[in-house]
Amino acid sequence: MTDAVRAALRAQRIEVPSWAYGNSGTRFKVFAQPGVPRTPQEKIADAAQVHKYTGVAPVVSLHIPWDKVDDYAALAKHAEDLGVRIGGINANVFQDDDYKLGSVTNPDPAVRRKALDHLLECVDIADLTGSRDIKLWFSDGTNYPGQDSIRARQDRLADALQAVYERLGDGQRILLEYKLFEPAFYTMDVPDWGTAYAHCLRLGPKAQVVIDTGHHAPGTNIEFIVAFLLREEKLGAFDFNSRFYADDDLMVGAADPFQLFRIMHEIVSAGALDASSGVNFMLDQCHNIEPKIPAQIRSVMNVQEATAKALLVDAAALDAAQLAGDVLGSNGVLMDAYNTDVRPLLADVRQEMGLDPDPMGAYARSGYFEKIAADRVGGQQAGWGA
Ligand code: PSV
Ligand code: MN
Ligand code: MN
Repeated sequence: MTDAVRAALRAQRIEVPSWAYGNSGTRFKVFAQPGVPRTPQEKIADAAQVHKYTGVAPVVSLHIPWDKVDDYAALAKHAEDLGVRIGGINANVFQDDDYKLGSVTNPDPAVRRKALDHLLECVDIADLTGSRDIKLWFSDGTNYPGQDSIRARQDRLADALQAVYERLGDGQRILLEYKLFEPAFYTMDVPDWGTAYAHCLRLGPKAQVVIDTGHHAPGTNIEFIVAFLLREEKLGAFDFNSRFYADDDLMVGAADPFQLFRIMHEIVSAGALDASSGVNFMLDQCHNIEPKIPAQIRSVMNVQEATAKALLVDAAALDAAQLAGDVLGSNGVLMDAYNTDVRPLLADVRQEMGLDPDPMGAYARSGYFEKIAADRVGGQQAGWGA
């Protein structure tokens, strides 16, 4: 049992977002931090630090055009040289004046064409970086009743998705992300998992749903969505983060570690933790007031802790209690696992992997922050708010 748990923890893979390392903020203020990356190459270098101290985060997502470079094959090589690789390619059709009334669902065909061209460019980039995942999130929606036809917008969305789907290479897939509200407040064109699921179902097996944990109404039972989509083989990936109110993008497992455990329990019990399941575990976070690299390290550790607890659930005892209709017993099995302090186990696993048992301390002692703070003085940040 413990050997299997340790092996699963060693094999776990968590993808980090390039945009977590740049300056970010709210609409009120972006707080600049010392040492932030000036280029996509520097973002990847920072991401490589997270992997160096955790051993389970060897993949970095790109966001285009924030991470636009002339030579993507060279960027992929740069990542490899640093011991990591490029993961999902995130499209961005939400930061251009033309998209005021939507991107792929815009009533103007010329704007729709421009948006689709960008999505297809993202597939071209994925070809060059060797990426499997083309991640699509649309800010599209309306603010006022009657502003546009809800049904026509669904048709336009379906057409764009179909065009991207047909362009996918072997082994590539669309990951479609939903979001309840923001920036549109009356309707979002992909507001929930059901809408994303229905589009993916129509597209075919190379289209799956992304669950961003911050994109739901308060009180939504996210683990139910996880269980349902896994059963339908339509769960493609997570964008992990924490929320108190809406799309807060705080560190995963900070606001509600119990929810993260419940999600990981569904993953583990369905046998979907292993990379071969195809479920991608990504962080989608912004560190507005805390230092970014340690915040990513902490987030990876939070996912590891929730995972370790989920792996410690006594599946046989849970099964027996459930079949016996033992409500308190089955709940007790789950809570026993959740209430276990898994930090010593994870420290041990890190040592087995040749890592420092204390990733936060090891990074702090490394001097990397002092070095980037000195080296990157005067540079332009890359990404949000650039
Ligand atoms: C939108 O809120 C989102 O969650 C999407 O994943 C974007 O790509 C990401 O945030 C950008 O920060
Ligand atoms: Mn997201
Ligand atoms: Mn979001």
